Amino acid sequence: MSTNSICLLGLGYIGLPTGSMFALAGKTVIGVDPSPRVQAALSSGVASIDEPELQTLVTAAINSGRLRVQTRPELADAFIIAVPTPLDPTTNRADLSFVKQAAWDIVPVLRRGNLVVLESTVPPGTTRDVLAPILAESGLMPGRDICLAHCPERVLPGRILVELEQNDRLAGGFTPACAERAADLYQAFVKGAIMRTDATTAEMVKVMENTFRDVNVALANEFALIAERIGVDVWEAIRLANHHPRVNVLRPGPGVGGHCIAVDPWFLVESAPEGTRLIRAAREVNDAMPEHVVGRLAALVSPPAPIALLGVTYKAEVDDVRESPALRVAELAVERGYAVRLCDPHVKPGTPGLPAPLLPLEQALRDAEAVVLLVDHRAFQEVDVDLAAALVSGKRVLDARNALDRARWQAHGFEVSLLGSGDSPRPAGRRTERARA
Ligand code: SAJ
Repeated sequence: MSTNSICLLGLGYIGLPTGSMFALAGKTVIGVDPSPRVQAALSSGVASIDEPELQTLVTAAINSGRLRVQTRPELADAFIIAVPTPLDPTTNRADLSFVKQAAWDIVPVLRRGNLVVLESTVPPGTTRDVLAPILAESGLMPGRDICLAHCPERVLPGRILVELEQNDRLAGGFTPACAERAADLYQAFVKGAIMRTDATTAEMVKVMENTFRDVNVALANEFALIAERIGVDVWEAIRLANHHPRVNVLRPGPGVGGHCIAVDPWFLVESAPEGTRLIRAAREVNDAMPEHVVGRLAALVSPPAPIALLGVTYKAEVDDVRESPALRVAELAVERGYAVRLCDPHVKPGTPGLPAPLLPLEQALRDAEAVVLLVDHRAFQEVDVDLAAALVSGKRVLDARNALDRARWQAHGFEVSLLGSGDSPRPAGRRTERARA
């Protein structure tokens, strides 16, 4: 059965680019999002998200006449659900309320022969055990009267457009025929391979991928903590270890953020609470990094010193502050009594949830007693160090990403500390031994 029209629920980081791709591939796309902010932006042709090339893509899609935006779903050949699946902070379980609401919203407009695809990341079993029963309330049985599939997105924020097209993709069907139908739909723009499997396997694969990355970042962070204790520069150690043909240690940092990697491992913990010791430990290691960064800061300056925190987003070159470890560092520093100034050229002024004022670089640096680099945005790596030296009074820098040109900052009189480098104070016992020697 051919699929010409798509009703896409959720025009966020994934829904908006995906809908635009389908529109440019010739499909009629009805984008559905209840957010007045998203509605207002898109009705004036503005992409509501800061992502390379997305504005060009959205403009082309809207100009093609095949992408329109509204608040309620309507009849279509296929429905794609790309809504958030946040973590319930009290239980660390997936909050599926948006997925369930989207499914209920589809029920009245569902027709025999339709395809329903879930793109949102969910705990394994959700398509079969949560989505299918709701859709069946329409009187149409998934796998018999309608097709149902899980096709998780796997794109990297910052490279969404390239990866949407180039990455291999999963089509996890409620039945093999559903997988086939979903694969056929995505062939409209996907150039990578489309791998057919069942829905629960596809759900498991998606959370495995992000858990793999989380555990590996945790390992890098643990190496950084060890290196600080024993007086080694972890960056040098990692560079050397990565010469081994089967070793690829990731980069330590102030923690793991974003709406995926900091969240999805919990979906596996939820599925098998007794069998996920490593996954849980990795989450704990990564979640403890902001506190560690604040500890390193405290070794440089004490509250209520004014400090400039460079970077608020969860990683470089994105505008997303969800689960951002940089934001957590800022919160902790405010709690400890520092006079915190935030700076991030990618974050829009007025972004809710910031614990301190967001300032232009010069204002953030002026008279600061210390500077902490939390996000390796290019803008910070290329910062004018002459200007920084003229503005900053404390001349202390903590680089939590190993992104600054240490020699340049030192040449301007800065004392530069590096996360993961043994230049931090050593444990008392070791210092005593050295003193004796
Ligand atoms: N990070 C480190 N060190 C590293 C790599 C990452 O500290 O060496 C940190 C980042 O700073 C950031 C966090 O981890 O805070 C996550 O960043 P990321 O770039 O690793 O991943 P995301 O969350 O932007 O996108 C991930 C991707 N998943 C994998 O690479 C397995 C992407 O392909 C997924 O589509 C996306 O999650 C998603 O939506 O699930």
